[in-house]
Amino acid sequence: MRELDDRARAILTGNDRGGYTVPTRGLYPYQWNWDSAFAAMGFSAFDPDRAWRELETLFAAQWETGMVPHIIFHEVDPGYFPGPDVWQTHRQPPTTGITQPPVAATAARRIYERDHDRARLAALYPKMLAWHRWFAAHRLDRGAVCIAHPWEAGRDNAPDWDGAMAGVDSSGVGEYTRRDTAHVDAAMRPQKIDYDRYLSILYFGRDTGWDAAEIAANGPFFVADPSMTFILLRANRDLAVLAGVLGEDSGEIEGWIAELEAGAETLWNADGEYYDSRDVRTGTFANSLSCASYLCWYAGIDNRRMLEHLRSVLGRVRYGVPSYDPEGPEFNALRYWRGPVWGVVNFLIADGLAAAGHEVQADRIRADTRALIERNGFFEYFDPLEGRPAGGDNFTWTAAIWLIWAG
Ligand code: 2M8
Repeated sequence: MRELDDRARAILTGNDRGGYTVPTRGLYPYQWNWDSAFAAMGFSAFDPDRAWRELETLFAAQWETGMVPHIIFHEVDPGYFPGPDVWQTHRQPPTTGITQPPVAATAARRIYERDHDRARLAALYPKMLAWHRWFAAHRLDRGAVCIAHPWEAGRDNAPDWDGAMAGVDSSGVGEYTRRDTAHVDAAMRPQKIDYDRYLSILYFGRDTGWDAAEIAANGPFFVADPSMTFILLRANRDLAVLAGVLGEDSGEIEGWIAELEAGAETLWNADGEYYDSRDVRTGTFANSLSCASYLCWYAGIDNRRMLEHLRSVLGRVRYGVPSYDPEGPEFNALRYWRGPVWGVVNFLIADGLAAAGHEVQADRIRADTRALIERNGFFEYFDPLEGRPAGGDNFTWTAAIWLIWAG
């Protein structure tokens, strides 16, 4: 599809703000962490220099603690809420105080395989290592990676968080004006109660001065998440390969891999027989079979029961993979992370399936993703039942995965 290839490249270059890429114009006017990693992979298909640059710009905003923030507010834009005035991290450029899924090392490996720029890889390597070390120091519970805010997982309003979010007191958040619903249909976005709680958790972190230890110990929301756990596990495997390329010792990384492999098994919900989110404060599972559950292969973990779940869910939707079980009580075909298909998650799931030899499922997911984009264009997400487009248009990560996989 030459025409769609051209459009995908035009979306990446059109969303380029000079060294960083916005997810889409209007709705998301800043640099987002994992979006940037996908943008970098997309650029690697036609402009390797720009691909490296995307990661370099991301890591230029790394905190001295090692954390790489979830948003970098390069140029303040009143079209997005909450902005730097709310986060108050007092940095230049301003950033948020939380992180996002660590896809960057996996992106760096992919870029390096296409462009053997050893010097640029060597400059990024210690930064990626420091970020992964930060996760190991501050975000593990029994070896599984925890999120301190739903925005960290990037699956903002997933039913995975409903139980833990119900315990967040948002009575003190006061008045505020959302901007997201001025850009897209409110029926496709989180609800007001969700935003109240997002802000309440944010205010807790802000009041600690963004102290990671205090947030882990006492934050109002702390959930062990399969998507973060699987993505970091995979990122560590890729980082260990890059250590080999650079002649660095990978012993520390191998230790994290073993710890995360054990941690992933603490997310096994024995009742439902799938990988699930676990509320660290209460010790309870979310009972949510979501797209995160299917990232086990991406992390190098094969699981027969998960394959059965995947076959079953693909048999119940026209377009896979739905972000939440279509027969689950909270399923909603259009509301963001509560049902819609996300091309970018499909890419991760299928990448893992193909590597594990599950070609039938990998091919189905790729074909569905391609069909959704051919039918609708490069939208943020899609209805898994009727194939309708949802969220923002001309979306960077949807264009990126088209160029490297779906197209
Ligand atoms: C969405 O999240 C942001 C907050 O981070 C938002 O809704 O305002 C999520 O889909 C997240 O995964 C993504 O990185 C971000 C930008 O595409 O948008």
